[in-house]
Amino acid sequence: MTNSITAPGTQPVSALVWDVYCKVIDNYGDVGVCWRLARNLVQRGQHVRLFIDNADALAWMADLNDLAHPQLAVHDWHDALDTCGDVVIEAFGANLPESTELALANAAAAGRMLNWLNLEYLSAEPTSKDNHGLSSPVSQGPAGGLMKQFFYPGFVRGTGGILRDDDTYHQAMTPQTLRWPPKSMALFSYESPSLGLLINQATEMGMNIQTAAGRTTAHVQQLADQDDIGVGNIGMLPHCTQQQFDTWLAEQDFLVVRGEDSLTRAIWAGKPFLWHVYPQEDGAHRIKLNAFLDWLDAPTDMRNAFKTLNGTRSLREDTLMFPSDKVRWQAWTQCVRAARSKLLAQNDLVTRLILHVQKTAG
Ligand code: TRH
Repeated sequence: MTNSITAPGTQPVSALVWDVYCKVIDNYGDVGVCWRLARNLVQRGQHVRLFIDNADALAWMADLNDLAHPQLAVHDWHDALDTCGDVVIEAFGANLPESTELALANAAAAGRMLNWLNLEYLSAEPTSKDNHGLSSPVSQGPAGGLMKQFFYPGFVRGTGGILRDDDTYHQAMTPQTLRWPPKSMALFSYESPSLGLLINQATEMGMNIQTAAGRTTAHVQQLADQDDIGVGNIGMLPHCTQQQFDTWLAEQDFLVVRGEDSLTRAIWAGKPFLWHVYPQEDGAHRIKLNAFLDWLDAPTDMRNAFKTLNGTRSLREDTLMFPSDKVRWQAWTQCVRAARSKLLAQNDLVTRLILHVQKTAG
């Protein structure tokens, strides 16, 4: 570990203390994104204190070596510390504890340069770029009068970018020619009426399917109990660390991912995939999905499969849920690789965070 970090085209930044506040709403994405961010900052020589209100998932997601790292500490949400870090990241509008707001107010009164950032959800919608970096005055509470800024992850320049491991990893993982016909599928989705069709089509192709632990496995079990699918070719991946999860995705031929963090991993893996967007009652996921498909420049059959999985296109028995012939397979692969290349040509989320902090420090 070094004591300073260098973002491309910048001077080294001495090690800072980054406080990351994470509230678990549901699923694994809140903790997954915060944990990946924390690990990534530590890999770049930074000190991280992760404050979390429910650390249950870290018991399997966190590698023991990471947990024991001297520059990374996991705290209970309510742990009150005397001082706040140099950068305070409120993930997904978590609303900081009062004691932290007080520490921020004291630090500001003492003339300390602070960065208080609200890390938002990843989206390809234009609003991510429009709102990235906007300041918001805090109107009440102990930190009333201070400013926080919005940090919007995104797929284009002018947003906060997406999380990425170091380049060595990406060089090592550069996908070779993908095999045809595909043999394996990683399944990490929410419940969907189209899942039975997808599984049956994959089975007809002779593919082995592995489901991720949690609600995906429970749903697939339910489909099997209803005799909607056979189970001869389906196995389950037990809960595993984030590194093992990434490797698992990178090793399968076809991926079904969901939410936010595994979407980014599917792109980095450079494999044909389907994305199940986190469903929202107000239907906002439809807009999010369409914006992503536009950015991805997905071919029509790929768009249709994405929409069917997400329930924004009606389910028809003749819908192709994945690229079932070699020409389609190559088209989907090419599409994902082009997207991956677009992202690799830009800097990643942590680099953009560092640049942001550097800019504030003047
Ligand atoms: O679990 P998710 O559906 O999370 C979602 C989304 O983040 C969504 O945007 C958010 O609003 C909602 O949660 C509350 O999917 P996601 O984002 O892919 O996160 C999964 C994380 O869990 C990812 O970091 C990988 C990790 N994981 C493991 O490390 N090991 C495992 O065994 C499994 C199943 C997951």
